[in-house]
Amino acid sequence: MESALTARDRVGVQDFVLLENYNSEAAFIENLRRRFKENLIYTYIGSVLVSVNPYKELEIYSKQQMERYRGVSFYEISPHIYAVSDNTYRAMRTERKDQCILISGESGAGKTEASKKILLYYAVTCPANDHMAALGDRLLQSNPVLEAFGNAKTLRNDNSSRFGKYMDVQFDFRGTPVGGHILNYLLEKSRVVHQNQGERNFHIFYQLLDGGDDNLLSTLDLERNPQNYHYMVKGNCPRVSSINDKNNWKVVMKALPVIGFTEQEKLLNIIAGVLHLGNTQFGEGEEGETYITTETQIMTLAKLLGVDGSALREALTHKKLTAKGEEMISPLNFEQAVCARDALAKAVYGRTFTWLVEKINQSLAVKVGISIIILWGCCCDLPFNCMMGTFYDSSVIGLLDIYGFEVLQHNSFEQFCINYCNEKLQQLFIELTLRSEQEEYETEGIAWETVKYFDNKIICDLIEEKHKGIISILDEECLRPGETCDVSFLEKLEDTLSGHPHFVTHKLANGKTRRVMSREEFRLLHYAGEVNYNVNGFLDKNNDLLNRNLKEVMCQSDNQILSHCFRKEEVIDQKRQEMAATQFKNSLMKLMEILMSKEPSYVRCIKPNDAKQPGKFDEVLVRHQVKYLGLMENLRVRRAGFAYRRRFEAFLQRYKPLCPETWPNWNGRLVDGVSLLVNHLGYKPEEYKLGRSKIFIRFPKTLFTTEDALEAKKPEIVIQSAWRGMKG
Ligand code: AD9
Ligand code: MG
Repeated sequence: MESALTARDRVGVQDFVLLENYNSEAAFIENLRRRFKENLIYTYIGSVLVSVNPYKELEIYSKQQMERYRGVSFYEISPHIYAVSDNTYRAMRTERKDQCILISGESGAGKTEASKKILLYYAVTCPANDHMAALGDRLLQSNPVLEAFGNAKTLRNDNSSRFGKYMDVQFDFRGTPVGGHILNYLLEKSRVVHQNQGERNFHIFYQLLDGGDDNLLSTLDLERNPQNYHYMVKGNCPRVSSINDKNNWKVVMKALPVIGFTEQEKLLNIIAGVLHLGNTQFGEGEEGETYITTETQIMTLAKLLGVDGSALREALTHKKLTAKGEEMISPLNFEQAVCARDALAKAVYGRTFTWLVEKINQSLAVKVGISIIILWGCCCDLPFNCMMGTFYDSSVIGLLDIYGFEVLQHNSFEQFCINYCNEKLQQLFIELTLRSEQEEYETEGIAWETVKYFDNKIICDLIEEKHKGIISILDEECLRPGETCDVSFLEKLEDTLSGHPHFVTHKLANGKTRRVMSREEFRLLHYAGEVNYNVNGFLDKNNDLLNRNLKEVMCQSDNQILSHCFRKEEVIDQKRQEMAATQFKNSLMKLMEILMSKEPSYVRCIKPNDAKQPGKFDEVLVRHQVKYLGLMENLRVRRAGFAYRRRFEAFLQRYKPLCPETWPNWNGRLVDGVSLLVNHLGYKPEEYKLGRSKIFIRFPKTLFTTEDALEAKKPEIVIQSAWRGMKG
């Protein structure tokens, strides 16, 4: 039989705190690599789960596997996303505190897959009756729909989420899931009209063309070949070997009714409408006026969008202005007409996506009526308000799956927002891990040693501070009357921010220019690395304006989805809405508040290679992620005081066979039992501390020795070993 030590050598340690050389990044990465080679993709840092994308299907997600993790402590069994799911669920039930699981990592690292596995775990293992089983189904079925409309093939990930998602799953007092709610963040709308080389538009367009039957396509006046649609050809990548659009279309069509959709036809009209909009072409007349050259097609488009054809034609080529209380119509030039068309496509798609999320939320909403009836049976002798109290005595587990840090060759407004979001999450991570660690030492009455870490607040401030931050400057530039443009925005940034340690442009302090940077770029030194942002398009994207007459046309639509998305009030009330970046900033602030009010668990996802290949472990790439995810700091914080901690009862339960006084049963105080046990094991005073409810062990070696002693007692004692768990 293989000894415990060899197993440890081969598969590494399942918790990084047990690494002998915990300060060494090389040792950290070597441990990840060893485990990855053995298909052990999960490893802990204390209670944080590190996950490496295997890029292949592993047989570790079956129902039997779920059963193995139910009610079992972290350390009793090999690391798994199910262990995090289960522990979070139990913490919610026993501590009656809302929880959240924050999943982070770069694009393609496995965040969305992890969040789906967590949801599946709850849907399968939580107690449910028929109604609640249907809810579990809806929770699961919302995924393919959201992915069809919100995900796309990018260079980094064939199924990249192009929106951020925070999902609350609500549980009643019995631990049954009773409802859910999704918050969505900043869909990358620009993808609707433009895709980089090798990338695609949102999946739904390809699914419709590939999967829709002939009748449907002819009703929508669509052809099967994506190459015929301007909005689908920019990336020159209509087919992707890893994606089966036809099958996915079937999955989505099946999922829509499960989540309560009755408006399929209207939804598909909109999707087809966007494609027809993209094929709307303009010509320039002799006097410079713009006209539509695709006349028959504009009528199809109008029919699909449920609007008046001539009004749409007029609104795509003219602009309505109000000057001194009078309305004026002014013709658009060619470029302006193209912009107006694309702005309409983005608005239609973006708002439909938000509507879709609202619809999903309606279908996931807690059904008060039904739940009360169920509760009535078990508490009918209680007064009504007390019963309602019982009903509302529910808890929540939130799942955050938000776009990862992105550095592309060409970074624009979208990457700026995505990376800002990652800065905020990093700040939360630092604050919560340090704070909770510190709190634990305090509550247990153990002295605490501080660990140095890089506080990225300075970068968050650089972006979000009022008046002086990049977002404020961008807003001001969008609102400033007169000739403003992306370059004037860059100049304003230079004036205000030059000298900031995390902000760089081509201008050097001595007035010379930095050759390696273009004059249209600014560079931010993010906590995760440097990113150059090209300012082209920043103002337009932040303004996110749609001409008023286009709004007027759309709010007259007899497609109910569109008339819901484009409200008449919006046209009447001409108050300026918040700009895109500020809206995003405010929604992030709210998200931070939500997350701060919950007990967090972390899943840190790592991408092993850029080729999306199984078995390939690119050390340079992994090292970079280990660095920017702050994993070494995380480990040091965890190790600063004590490498390991365990509640008295768990420690006693596991190791009591090693001490005659505690075996087979200890009936005294837990702390006394633990004390006897460690004395018997010969722990030296500097090796451990007893807190109020937990034992803290300073060195991993101490625990290894104890584990080995336990292993040696087998098969005398049948007890599941951590090492066996590790191999499983
Ligand atoms: V992005 O920021 O949305 O672009 P994610 O969400 O981090 O990104 P995703 O979960 O979509 O990445 O994973 C990318 C691909 O890796 C998936 O489509 C799977 O093919 C593959 N993957 C990820 N996790 C697993 C896993 N646990 N098992 C098998 C996986 N394959
Ligand atoms: Mg994703």
